[in-house]
Amino acid sequence: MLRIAIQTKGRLNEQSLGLLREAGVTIREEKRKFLMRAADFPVEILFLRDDDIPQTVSMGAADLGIVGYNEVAERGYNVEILQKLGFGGCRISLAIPKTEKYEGLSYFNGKRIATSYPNVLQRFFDEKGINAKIHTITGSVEIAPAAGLADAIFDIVSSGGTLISNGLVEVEQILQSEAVLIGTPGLSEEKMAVARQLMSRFESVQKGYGKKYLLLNIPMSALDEAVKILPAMRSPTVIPLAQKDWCSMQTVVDESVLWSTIEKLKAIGAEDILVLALEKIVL
Ligand code: PRT
Ligand code: ZN
Repeated sequence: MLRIAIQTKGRLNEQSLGLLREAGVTIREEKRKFLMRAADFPVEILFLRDDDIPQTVSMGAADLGIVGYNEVAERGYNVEILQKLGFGGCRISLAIPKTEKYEGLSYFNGKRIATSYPNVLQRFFDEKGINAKIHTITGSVEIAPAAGLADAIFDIVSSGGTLISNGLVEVEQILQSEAVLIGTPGLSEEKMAVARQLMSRFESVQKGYGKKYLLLNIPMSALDEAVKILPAMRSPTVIPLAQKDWCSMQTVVDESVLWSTIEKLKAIGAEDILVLALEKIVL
């Protein structure tokens, strides 16, 4: 039985469970326990604090884990990064009070920097030859400069709102992070086979992120032009309609170009345009 560790609660919990659910691995939420067997796949789910996931996987107490890459990079345990999961995106950045003048990395020489990621920061400073005093604190790092505990911070940023509301400005982005699937090095072939099956399901779910299914009717005379407008995995599906000289088209469109695509299609005579949610793309 393959054991996969995920965050008990917090930012990655819901999306980790959601990804597993979409991949056909479900648990009975109403009776949440520390360790739960999935109903429909040979996997059990172990709920942990994210800080403990890399070590648990490196020891083999869980075979797989879903955790932010930032935690893997900080803790330095021996785990294999098997797959990027496309959610939980953030960066770890250096930020200073907005009243300060910043002219490059040498600014940090001799400065006190508060962070929960001392190892990532120390490695970066060693590489760049910067000599700073790193203060490790857990939680509320962003208040350290105003409280007089530090001159700068090195912390997770996603929208940047927390920095702004604390009078700080991001000056260097050091590490890009997202949720990753990690594995114990040297998993048995039997466990690896289940892990590969899971990874291929995750990939199908991920391919569907940000995609929509588009259906529309169009006059036959505009078909060639519509094919040029529509992106498609192979080429769009075209089905004749009972109404003479009209056909129906179906394809998958990236959400980022959905509206511009619809507008171009309408301009060449498309009608009855339907946009449907897309769950998975299995290739
Ligand atoms: O209880 P447990 O130890 O399991 O959880 P935790 O409190 O340590 O972590 P949690 O749930 O806050 O975050 C889990 C993971 O989510 C992190 O390790 C990152 O990989 C990822 N992640 C993505 C983030 C953010 N975005 C994020 N914005 N983790 C934290 N933040 C915090 C950040 O620390 C800062 O305080 O949000 C604030 C900044 O957000 P913006 O949007 O204002 O820039
Ligand atoms: Zn944590």
